[in-house]
Amino acid sequence: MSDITLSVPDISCNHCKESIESAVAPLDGVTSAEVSIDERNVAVGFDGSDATLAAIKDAIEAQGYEVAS
Ligand SMILES: [Cu+2]
Repeated sequence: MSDITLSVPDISCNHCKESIESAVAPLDGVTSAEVSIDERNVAVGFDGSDATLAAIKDAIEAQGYEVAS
C-alpha cells in the first residue's frame, strides 16, 4: 500500500471535494481518497502501482481539474 498527496490547485469548494472523491474512491486499487479544500490537495491510499496512479490522475482530470504534481 502507498499513500500519495496530489496537488490540485483548482479545488475551491465542497462540490470539488465531492466530485473528485467520488471519481477516485471507486477505482481499482484505491483504498481511500480524501480532498482537503483548504490545502487544495487529494490524499489517496492505493496499491502503489504506476497504473493505478495513472488512473487516479486521469479520473481527477476527467472531472475537469489539473493535477499539479
Ligand atoms: Cu468547487
